[in-house]
Amino acid sequence: FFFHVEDTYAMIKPNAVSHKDAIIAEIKKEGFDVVKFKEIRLTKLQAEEFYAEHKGKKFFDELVGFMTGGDVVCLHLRAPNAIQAWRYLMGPTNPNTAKQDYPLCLRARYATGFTENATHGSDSPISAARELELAFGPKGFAAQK
Ligand code: DGI
Repeated sequence: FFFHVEDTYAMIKPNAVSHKDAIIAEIKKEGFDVVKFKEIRLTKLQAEEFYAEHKGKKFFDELVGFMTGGDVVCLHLRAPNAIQAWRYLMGPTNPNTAKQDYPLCLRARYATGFTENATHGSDSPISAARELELAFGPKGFAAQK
């Protein structure tokens, strides 16, 4: 098997920021390189742009409200097969599924609701590139010192 080194974008959502030290320690223990990380507060505009693919869905306003209601931790992660590996460590989007079927994943342990499912991770190389740019690009929400 050969896995090429990949970059992905991860985020610790507001409901799990109080567990950021444990989560980041686990990320490192699992072999990810934390290239960059920064704790910030998203503006409404930034959250709406980040989740643009969900605009018009019934959970969109709740999602944007939640994501702007507290700090988030933005992370640029690097590892072999990072996109899939981080999605695997997070577990399923639906925290009930996570708790039932994958009790060791981050979402099973830190989710406090469906919207409040503790973490975010890019789902493809295209979304990873887009999200890393939105967060850490020159005009990104986590780029400033
Ligand atoms: O990539 P994911 O975060 O795993 O999932 P996604 O891109 O489909 O959805 C983005 C976020 O929106 C997800 O982490 C939680 C929220 N969400 C998605 N589907 C639902 C939802 N929230 C609620 N309340 N209900 C949903 O059906």
